[in-house]
Amino acid sequence: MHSVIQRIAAIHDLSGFGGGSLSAVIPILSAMGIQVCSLPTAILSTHTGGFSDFHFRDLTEDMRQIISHWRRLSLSFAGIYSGFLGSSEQLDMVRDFISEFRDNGTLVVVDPVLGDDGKLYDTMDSDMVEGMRGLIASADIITPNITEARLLLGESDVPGAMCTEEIKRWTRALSELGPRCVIVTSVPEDLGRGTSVVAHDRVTGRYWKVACPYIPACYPGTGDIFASVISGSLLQGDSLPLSLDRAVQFVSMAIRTTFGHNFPEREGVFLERVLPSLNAPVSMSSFELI
Ligand code: PXL
Repeated sequence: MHSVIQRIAAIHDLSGFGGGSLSAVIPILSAMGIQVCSLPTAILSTHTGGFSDFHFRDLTEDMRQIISHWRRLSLSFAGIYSGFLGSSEQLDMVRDFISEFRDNGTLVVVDPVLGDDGKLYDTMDSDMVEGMRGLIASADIITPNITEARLLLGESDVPGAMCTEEIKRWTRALSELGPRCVIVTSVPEDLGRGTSVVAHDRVTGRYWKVACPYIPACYPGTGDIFASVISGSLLQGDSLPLSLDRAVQFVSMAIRTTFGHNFPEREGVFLERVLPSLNAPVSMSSFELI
């Protein structure tokens, strides 16, 4: 029988402390009315940004068993959404999972979690970058930050400020690797005026931009929050530019709610304080065509 609620397979790690990953993906998508089926890639005591000697357990073998049980149950999904992977073997596993479990209408979102702020995350290496280049070919939508976009494209560095033509070229080059839509976050704006999110839809040929309000802080987990809202919003039937707007506004509100308190950035944002706003009507929109 067909489910009355939309179901998404969420392929992410579970980090116990510091927010992000499944600790963000599950509440956000649940609040948006979507049933989350977790396919955990790894278990960590904390995320890897700003903590040392964290506990890390790779769940590659468990994933095989979980997928095989889901196969026996003939599960189907309205969405498949992957993020942080625990080993390079998981790249092929996720690719196979997508080709087996997607049907005509399934939305496939790949967040190519590799690094931030110019650097690879602690558990990532060049094999992961190479493999991720292959995995994004299976996605409808990818959501790299500017560091991940650079790594996937093999560009040597990120210009201090990116002119419109340059970021359009990057999003176009990424979409040529396979995904229909490319959404790049943390794009540096001219004259240090903060960042923006830039998106390209290869099928319509359009480019979109949403400017992000500047706050001098960088909280781990905000990329997972952003991509979760994008996934939920698209599954709810919103357009790409409206989804961008909703995700930027939600992340900005989460950051602003946290920033005034002076807790260490590595502890992440106060997600629980802003979750209810996901159900508020959209009251403002600021996307631009570029
Ligand atoms: O937010 C991306 C992410 C997910 N999972 C783990 C991480 C990070 C970023 O640091 O460390 C474990």
